[in-house]
Amino acid sequence: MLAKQLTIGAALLLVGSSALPQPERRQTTYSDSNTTTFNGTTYSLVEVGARNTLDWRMWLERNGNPASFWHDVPIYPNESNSSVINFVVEIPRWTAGKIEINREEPLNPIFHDERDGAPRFVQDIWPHKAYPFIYGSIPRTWESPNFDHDFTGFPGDNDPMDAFDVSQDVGYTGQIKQVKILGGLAVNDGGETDWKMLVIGLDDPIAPMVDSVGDLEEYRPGVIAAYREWFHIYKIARGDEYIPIVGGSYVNASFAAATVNDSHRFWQALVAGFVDSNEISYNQTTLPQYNGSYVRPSEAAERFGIPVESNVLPAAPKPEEYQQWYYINANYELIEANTPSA
Ligand SMILES: *[C@@H]1O[C@H](CO)[C@@H](O)[C@H](O)[C@H]1NC(C)=O
Ligand SMILES: *[C@@H]1O[C@H](CO)[C@@H](O)[C@H](O)[C@H]1NC(C)=O
Ligand SMILES: *[C@@H]1O[C@H](CO)[C@@H](O)[C@H](O)[C@H]1NC(C)=O
Ligand SMILES: *[C@@H]1O[C@H](CO)[C@@H](O)[C@H](O)[C@H]1NC(C)=O
Ligand SMILES: *[C@@H]1O[C@H](CO)[C@@H](O)[C@H](O)[C@H]1NC(C)=O
Ligand SMILES: *[C@@H]1O[C@H](CO)[C@@H](O)[C@H](O)[C@H]1NC(C)=O
Ligand SMILES: *[C@@H]1O[C@H](CO)[C@@H](O)[C@H](O)[C@H]1NC(C)=O
Ligand SMILES: CC(=O)N[C@H]1CO[C@H](CO)[C@@H](O)[C@@H]1O
Repeated sequence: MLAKQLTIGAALLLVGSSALPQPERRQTTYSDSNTTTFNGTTYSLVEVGARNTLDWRMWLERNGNPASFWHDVPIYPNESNSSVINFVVEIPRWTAGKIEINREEPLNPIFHDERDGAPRFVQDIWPHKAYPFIYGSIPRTWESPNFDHDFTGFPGDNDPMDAFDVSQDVGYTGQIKQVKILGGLAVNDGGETDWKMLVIGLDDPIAPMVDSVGDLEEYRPGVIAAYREWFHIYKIARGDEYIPIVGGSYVNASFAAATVNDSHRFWQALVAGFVDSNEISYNQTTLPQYNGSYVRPSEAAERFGIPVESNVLPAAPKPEEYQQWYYINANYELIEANTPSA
């Protein structure tokens, strides 16, 4: 239905400046690289605004119509195999912006999270550069805040379940990829259950040999310890405490996969309208049987005022305080002498 062209800022500037001498006209489109097709469904992205600003948004389109990253992408590429899931990339490896699926806006675009009125970033905590893995969410899952969860004893954080991907590639925001579950960390973030599932892309070179946390240790020694450490310490630089993990370390792959499946069932109750939705927008374009949340795909753009063309502006710079290293001592305290602007 829609001609898809994700046009970058530089190309837009050229379009608007016909009076100036025109360099070789080179319109950059992402339509090939950022369009994925699986199981007969084509997913593409519409991006509007400047990265690193609060106004920036990225929407998902399915077969040319708006769809929700959270509620419309299937969780399982194959319903008979609970260890392989679809994964929505929010934060590419080694980038610092806290980019995530928006809970409250219709069809849940990806946006830049806010902290103290400004776009939120994570600090580089030596030796970890920003987010040291590909970070994102598992579609059609929900960390329900409506009850205390069995394993952790805490309510969920009201988001889709998070995953971190150890693949060799860096990923890109809005990417949907198929990954295998290897384990998970039951992070207790301020009294909320906030699972971080350890996954690897099926197309990673070692994926066929790796089914568990232990297998990963064999091929990428040190990685699992470094990533666990990162979840403990990543908020210390901003003044928060050490973050505990329920059980102390990784749960195994089968327990992690069963936990993902549980959270898929919590999500089903959400979109069916059976439970308190906690202000989540759970409009969706896939399941007409849930008539309290279903919107016809062809009507979604108009109904919710979602743009159908990309309009990407040049990215805002990352603030200076995030362009330096932060150091944590053995007592998990920030060494302030290294951080003049902190
Ligand atoms: C794959 O496509 C078929 C036919 O459209 C559909 O019935 C099935 O649910 C799809 N599977 C997934 C995992 O999306
Ligand atoms: C789905 O997974 C099951 C169990 O591994 C397998 O037997 C089946 O062939 C898979 N289906 C597809 C379409 O890959
Ligand atoms: C699920 O898929 C993965 C990746 O293809 C494979 O390694 C695993 O054996 C499959 N599991 C089952 C139960 O078929
Ligand atoms: C998820 O759990 C339900 C209920 O136990 C089960 O019926 C279903 O097969 C599981 N799904 C997968 C993909 O394993
Ligand atoms: C995985 O962990 C669960 C919970 O600790 C345990 O009951 C189960 O036996 C473990 N499975 C394997 C294959 O180690
Ligand atoms: C769907 O979106 C509309 C418009 O934002 C909102 O009023 C409504 O509550 C949403 N419905 C659900 C089920 O999230
Ligand atoms: C939604 O579905 C329920 C159950 O099928 C039905 O009773 C109800 O009338 C429907 N509501 C609307 C607005 O179509
Ligand atoms: C694989 C690929 O080319 N990904 C591109 C997708 O689009 C983003 C911008 O939205 C680019 O940064 C990626 O390189």
